[in-house]
Amino acid sequence: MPDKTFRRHTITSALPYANGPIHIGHLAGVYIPADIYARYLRSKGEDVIFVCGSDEHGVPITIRAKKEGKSPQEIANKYNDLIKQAFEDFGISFDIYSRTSNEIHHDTASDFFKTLNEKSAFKEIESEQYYDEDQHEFLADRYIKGTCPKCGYLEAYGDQCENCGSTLSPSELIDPKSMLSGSIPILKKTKHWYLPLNEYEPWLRQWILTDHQEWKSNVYGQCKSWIDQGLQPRAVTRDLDWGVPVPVEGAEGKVLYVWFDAPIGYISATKEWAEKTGNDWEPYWKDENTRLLHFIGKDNIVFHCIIFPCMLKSHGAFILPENVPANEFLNLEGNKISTSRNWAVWLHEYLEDFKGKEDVLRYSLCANAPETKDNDFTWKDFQAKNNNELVAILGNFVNRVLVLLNKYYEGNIPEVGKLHEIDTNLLKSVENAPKTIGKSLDSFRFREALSKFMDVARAGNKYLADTEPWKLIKMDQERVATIMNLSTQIVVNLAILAEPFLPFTSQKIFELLNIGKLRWDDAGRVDLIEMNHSIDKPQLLFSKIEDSEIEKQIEKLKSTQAENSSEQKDIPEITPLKETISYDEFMKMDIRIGKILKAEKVEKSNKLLKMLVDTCIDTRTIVSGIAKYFKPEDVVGKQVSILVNLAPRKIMGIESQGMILLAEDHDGRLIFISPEDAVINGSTVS
Ligand code: B3M
Ligand code: ZN
Repeated sequence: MPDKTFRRHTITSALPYANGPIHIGHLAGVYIPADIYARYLRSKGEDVIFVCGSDEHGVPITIRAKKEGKSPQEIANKYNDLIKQAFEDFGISFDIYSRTSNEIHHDTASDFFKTLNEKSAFKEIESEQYYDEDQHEFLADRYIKGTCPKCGYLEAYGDQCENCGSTLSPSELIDPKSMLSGSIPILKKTKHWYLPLNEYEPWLRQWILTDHQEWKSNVYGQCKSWIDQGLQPRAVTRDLDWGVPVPVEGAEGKVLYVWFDAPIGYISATKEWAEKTGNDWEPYWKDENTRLLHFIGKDNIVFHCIIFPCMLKSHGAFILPENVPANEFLNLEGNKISTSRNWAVWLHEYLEDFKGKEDVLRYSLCANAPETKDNDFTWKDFQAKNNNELVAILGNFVNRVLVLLNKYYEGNIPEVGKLHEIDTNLLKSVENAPKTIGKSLDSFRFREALSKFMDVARAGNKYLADTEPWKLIKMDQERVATIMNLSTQIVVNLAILAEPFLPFTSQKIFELLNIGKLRWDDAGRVDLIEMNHSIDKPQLLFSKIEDSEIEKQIEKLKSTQAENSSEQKDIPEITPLKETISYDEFMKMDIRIGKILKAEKVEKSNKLLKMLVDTCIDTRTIVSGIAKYFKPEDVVGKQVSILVNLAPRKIMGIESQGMILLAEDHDGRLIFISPEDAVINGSTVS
């Protein structure tokens, strides 16, 4: 729980691009945690708004529009409606689901830009960009294709080669062609407005690295590495005709960069909510007593922890995020989820195939959430979570209580008698539940919170198993009456505590008990349902999911995979395993930690960096082909892993003594293999 008490909470969740449906990765990463937390705070009687909406600008939408021969707005309309409906059907309880094509957003984003511009917050920089003379428009990186300078692939994009995965810039492409007209683009001068992030470094070091050390380690770590690598000025305008027009003189044909306008969408959505509900929006964005929380996936951390806060700071009228509990990624059956390769479980399709099982997916995705590291969704595990936990633990307990109440008391709650030790132990475990579950929720540990919730149901099952009312009923009705009264109190507590996680189930239990919805602060008590209150006829909360249903889903994925491979889509090949080596062969390699002392580009090569490295054994020169990925100043001071007993070899006339180890991912991104914490140079790696 934050150490400060807040008067109200503004909860935002990433605005999904309106160029595709919502899938389980979005839900596990962003929307289920955000919804759990918003529901929990509301149940505690807190003043909460939970905002979201469609992110309708940006190049991805214009690309899909061109591909489908539609306007960007038509694409955005289609997916906005699909996404909004799916969220509603899934119980994601936004107070508003807005969209960035709304006038209120254009006005809000324009005013925001104008305020920063009037404060001279931007640098206006002129640069050369590719321009299509046939189409009379500048080309976004994705609209340029050419030969990859690294692997010779003929269809590389201006920002990335999908064959070797390298990150590129348009000027590197050989024989660039415009994807709009096929013509050869020319380089033309164009001016853009840049936010000089580098100037905010001292403040960011204080605000994040000093004042927010409580942020999740995956978030804090990414912010730290972005800041340590040195922040660069960031263009906040684009030569595009789709988006929020740049509202200043001399910016005709330019729009706000989608990542500049999109986070402002949270503010516009709040304004729209306020207009619709007759509330005042300003306290939710301007009052220091408001806690602003951004729920996002890890690929949005820099935008929500660095860029948007710099914008808010520069503007001066707004509060800053108190926390950004970003999740990592969810994979599907061992592969990255991919919209373009249709490798996903789409929410709207799930709701079609598993009617009435919204909470089963909510449960499964929360229990397996990628909270601190990427995780994997498998249909087998989904089935197990339903059958072995929801059916066998939660559903089983509630159903047994309701059936026995009907069987022994015609559904009327019996009177509680003298308590035995086993009764008081049970009541103690329930009494603490709201606090212990709340503690996990306030630390954004949703998996842990859900598990603690299920412990209450486990305690209920154990209580019935230990007291065996079905045996006692013949000889001690008074005792059974107490057992059944207390068990019913547990069921009521489960209904309250379930609401953030399993809202549909919570509602069903309240209906079966024939009582109105209760709130979080009522939980922990065991006098929530009165003697002689009559409940409804029992119904099963969950039903088993059969193998056949799961096999159908797995078959669906296999056919997608077959389709992908037949179209030779860009499924990145996993680098094949090399031949097996013996332990002794491995031990011949001497890998040490060293520090890069100096670095410079090698003359006449745009790939090579020459570095001076301190290995503690000596200082030596090592040449690496990483100049495309790292500037010399980026690597100086880094501790890296070095193969020090590699035979020296001449590279472009320079003797290179050893090899610096780097990891290369599917996208060709290179990452140093560095120790997690600082170690002395010369430390051996084994
Ligand atoms: N539209 C979605 C994404 O990167 C992006 C989030 C905007 S939140 C302001 O997945
Ligand atoms: Zn390539």
